[in-house]
Amino acid sequence: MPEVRRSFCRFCHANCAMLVTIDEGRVTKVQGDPDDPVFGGYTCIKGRQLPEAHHGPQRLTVSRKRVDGAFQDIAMETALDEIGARLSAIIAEHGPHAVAVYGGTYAFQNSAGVGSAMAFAQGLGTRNIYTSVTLDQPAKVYTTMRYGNWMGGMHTFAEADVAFFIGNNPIVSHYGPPGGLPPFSPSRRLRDALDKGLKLIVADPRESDVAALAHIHLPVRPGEDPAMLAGIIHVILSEGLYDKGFVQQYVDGLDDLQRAVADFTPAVAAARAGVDEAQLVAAARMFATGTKGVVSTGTGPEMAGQGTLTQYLVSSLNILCGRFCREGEKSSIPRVFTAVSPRRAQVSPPMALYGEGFPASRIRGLTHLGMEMPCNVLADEMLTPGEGQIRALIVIGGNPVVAFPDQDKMTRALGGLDLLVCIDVNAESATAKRSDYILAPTMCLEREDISNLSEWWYEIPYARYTEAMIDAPGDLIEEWEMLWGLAHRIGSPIPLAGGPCPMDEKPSKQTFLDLMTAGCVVAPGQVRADTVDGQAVIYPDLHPIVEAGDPDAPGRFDLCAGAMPDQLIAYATADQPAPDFPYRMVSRRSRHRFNSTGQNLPALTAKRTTNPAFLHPDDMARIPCSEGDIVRIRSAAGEVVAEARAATGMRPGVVSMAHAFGGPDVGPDEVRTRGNSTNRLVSESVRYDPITGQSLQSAIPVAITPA
Ligand SMILES: Nc1nc2c(c(=O)[nH]1)N[C@H]1C(S)=C(S)[C@@H](COP(=O)(O)OP(=O)(O)OC[C@H]3O[C@@H](n4cnc5c(=O)[nH]c(N)nc54)[C@H](O)[C@@H]3O)O[C@H]1N2
Ligand SMILES: Nc1nc2c(c(=O)[nH]1)N[C@H]1C(S)=C(S)[C@@H](COP(=O)(O)OP(=O)(O)OC[C@H]3O[C@@H](n4cnc5c(=O)[nH]c(N)nc54)[C@H](O)[C@@H]3O)O[C@H]1N2
Ligand code: SF4
Ligand SMILES: [Mo]
Repeated sequence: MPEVRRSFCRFCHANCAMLVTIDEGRVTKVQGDPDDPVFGGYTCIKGRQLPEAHHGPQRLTVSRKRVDGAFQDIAMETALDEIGARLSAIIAEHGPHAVAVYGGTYAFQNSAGVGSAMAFAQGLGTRNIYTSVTLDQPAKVYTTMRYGNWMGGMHTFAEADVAFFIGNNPIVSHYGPPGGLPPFSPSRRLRDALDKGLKLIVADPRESDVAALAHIHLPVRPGEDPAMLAGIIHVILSEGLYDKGFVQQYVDGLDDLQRAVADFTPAVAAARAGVDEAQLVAAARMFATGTKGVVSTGTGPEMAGQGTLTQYLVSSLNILCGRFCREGEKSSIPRVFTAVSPRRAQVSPPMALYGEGFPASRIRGLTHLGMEMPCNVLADEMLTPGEGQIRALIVIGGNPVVAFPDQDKMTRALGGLDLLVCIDVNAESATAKRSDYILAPTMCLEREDISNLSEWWYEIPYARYTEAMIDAPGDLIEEWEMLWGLAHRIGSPIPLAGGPCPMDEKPSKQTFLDLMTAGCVVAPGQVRADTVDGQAVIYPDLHPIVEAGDPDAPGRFDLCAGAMPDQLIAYATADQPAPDFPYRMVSRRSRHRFNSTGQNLPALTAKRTTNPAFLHPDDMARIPCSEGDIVRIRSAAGEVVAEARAATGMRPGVVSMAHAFGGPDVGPDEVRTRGNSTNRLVSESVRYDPITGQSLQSAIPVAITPA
């Protein structure tokens, strides 16, 4: 008899609540759980592929080892013995920095994944720990700490009467940063909020799904968000529309910001940003005259070359308008599995997050950003000989060949390693098929997990614990168990928040999670005990109320930190793009993929196999090309070919493509069946953010010709 049990999806970070049908040890169906108070029955097409992802023929169920250029099956314990011995030898000869760990997207889908990766690297003593965060939105991490952080939290979307999205498209991505649209049935939620009077402003060079619903859509020229934001701040300051009481009490550096935006009059700002002047002024007034709601950004502007400057101006806008939870209000940072400081009506003091005192790379003067090395330097740290050269890389649920800048260089760097290990469900991934060992992981419905990695979206103290729904169909291992198994063999510790992980005998996942999250509000073990029928546990009594600020330690935001006002002035006078490359390539998400995941799931590939280049019809006439033609797209760093598709909502002069398709071996005849990654157009050494190392992965100057 089929049985239906509650769990949650971990295909993506949204963790939608699901009802899972199990028949004879197999998952036969998943559907949204209509009783869940947050998700209310929502799922997307990717999540609905979980049965196929778990049981389809494409799934790796036995680990593989490369022998003389061909793969052979290998038992997990044997593979771990061999890898452990090779790592020990590399460390003995070259020291711990010779071993690197990269936690990709799927290190963030297992509740113990990224925490164990950080702790494993720390235990080994290597500075070379990388995660996809520094390919994604590192400026947010940096900015929050650098200018000061409001300890009560920002306004939530639920209470907002105005929202301003810059370069994110949460209806497709299910990615809504703090204050932005949460990923719970995002389209319906946004429409409901608009029906109730929400004012929506969207800045995006194309008419994205959210832009199509906006009151004001600013089709900003790619990479010129700083001009648009400086113009908006100019209007708000000159019209006195900011929260003067808040600014007086909590903000330093207003004069410097005012000086930096002085030249960005609406006319100058609108011309540089390529938007209508009246629309820019209207957006400034609409945002500032709202009472609650924040500006939030996604990957677009972070990747477009001015990530930290853009994020600084975004923070400034929220700070000027005082869009924070005040004393006596419910805090927007409820949290259950995360240790948090007290929620107070107060600015926490700015904190350094990179630079002096942090482990430094040998490359480009970049350093750790908080806990991790910037992905910008990974390929060069593998390729550059000398003390500290990376000789072994462990990739956890990531795909550097298609996701990192400069595909040729990354491919070369991986090829030169002494040891490349991937833990990946897809042995055909562009990176896994280049590795020495591909370890076969358990998939989400075969694991117990908690919702620690998604809880920053929740507007209430909502927690999930799920049991494994089915047994693992093969010789499989979890990502954290692989790391534990290697550390055990190497003889290195795994330091966790609650103390050292037991290393003689592998602890249960429960024990591991309790140690990893020690100091959090409710321990995973307790949430597990509180869980009934697999449902979410909500702790309304634990929703913190913002306390009064500490009068003895009154922090202030520093709008001058990092000399950002001067950087804005430098940006104002910087050179404009080279005429050789008249188009700008912008990033986007594909609805039927999760980065490179999904390329082998039939219901997703039935929707589309290629990675089209979306273009304005006028540009297609100019190139010239027609719908479905193959075009050649060239940047200063490289070239891709792609299938042209007309999209009327595109800003002219802009081409929009996803990344993470294809691989270095995709020839011209395979473009339609596999697609290409825009990372063939990206270089991490030509244009990158000097703080975070983020490369120009959007707003890339390109030329387009018929192929
Ligand atoms: N279906 C699906 N969902 C995903 C993913 C996926 O691959 N597929 N990937 C996941 C990941 S890893 C992440 S990090 C999140 C990202 O989530 P989002 O940041 O919401 O990603 P996108 O949907 O690509 O939205 C970025 C938008 O920025 C715009 N843009 C590009 N350049 C610029 C610019 O210079 N300025 C401005 N203002 N806008 C610009 C693009 O046109 C695009 O609409 O999505 C996650 N969700
Ligand atoms: N040009 C350009 N480059 C970009 C971006 C962009 O917009 N433009 N976006 C950037 C962003 S935001 C990100 S996050 C990175 C993504 O960078 P990565 O995380 O390195 O790339 P993914 O393609 O997400 O790799 C995920 C891998 O996990 C595997 N996998 C799938 N399911 C499982 C599982 O259950 N367990 C395990 N162990 N593995 C699994 C997949 O087969 C795949 O190989 O790319 C970045 N690169
Ligand atoms: S949005 Fe993400 S978590 Fe929700 S069903 Fe889709 S893939 Fe799963
Ligand atoms: Mo990402």
